[in-house]
Amino acid sequence: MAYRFDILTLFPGLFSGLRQESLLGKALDAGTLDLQLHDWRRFTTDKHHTADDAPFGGGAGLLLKPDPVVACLQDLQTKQPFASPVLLLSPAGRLFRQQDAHAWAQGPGLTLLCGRYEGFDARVETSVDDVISIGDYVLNGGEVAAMVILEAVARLIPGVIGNAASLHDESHADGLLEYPQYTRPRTFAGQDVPDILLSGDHAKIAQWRRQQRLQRTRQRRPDLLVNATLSAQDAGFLAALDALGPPEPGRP
Ligand code: 6GU
Repeated sequence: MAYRFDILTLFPGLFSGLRQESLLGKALDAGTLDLQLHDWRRFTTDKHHTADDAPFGGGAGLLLKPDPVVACLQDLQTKQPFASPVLLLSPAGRLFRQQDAHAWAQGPGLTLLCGRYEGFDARVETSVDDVISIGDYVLNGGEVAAMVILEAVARLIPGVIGNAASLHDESHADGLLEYPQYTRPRTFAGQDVPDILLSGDHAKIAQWRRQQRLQRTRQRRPDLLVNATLSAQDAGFLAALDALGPPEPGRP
């Protein structure tokens, strides 16, 4: 059975490029993934097909009316072969993380509600399982956020990425950023590939890569170190860095 994404959106055309993109497009063609778009404007009942309205209590902008989107969701749920988690996409949601992508990839699919304007009437929230944000910035709508979640989950579905091994030691899978990687040429823009990578000493290379991950995470994402699983050796390496002073700002 294909892993199924159901996306509720007033702008289904925004997703047409995804169908052509190489890995996702191939997985859709192969039947590994299924992507169904649902424009809930079909479920508006007035002659102008109104999807939005002014907020009670006043304020700028328009809100998405609850009745057509919930009617669309309920219609979809009677037709889905399996119940899938329903996520409302909003900058006011909890933060999306790699661990969520792994959890959702275990299920039969995902149902994503894309907001526009100033958001949904709050009563839509009783019809969803979670309210999700992709980061601390504001987008005009949930469609790009839905694409982010779709891509992060889809690449974890067996058969979507050709090389399952490349999923193993990547950034965020275990709470540390990825180590730097190099290919030819050996000198580029005055920068040499580190000698250790040419040494053939695989134990030394593994140790160097671990240290690079720790150093990079400390420099760029110190918040991640709080929850990372660290060995006594890792802790010792970080303590030695701390003894040299705080990370230099302004350097990547
Ligand atoms: Cl899920 N939606 C919107 N509109 N803005 C966002 C977001 C979602 N996540 C971060 N910013």
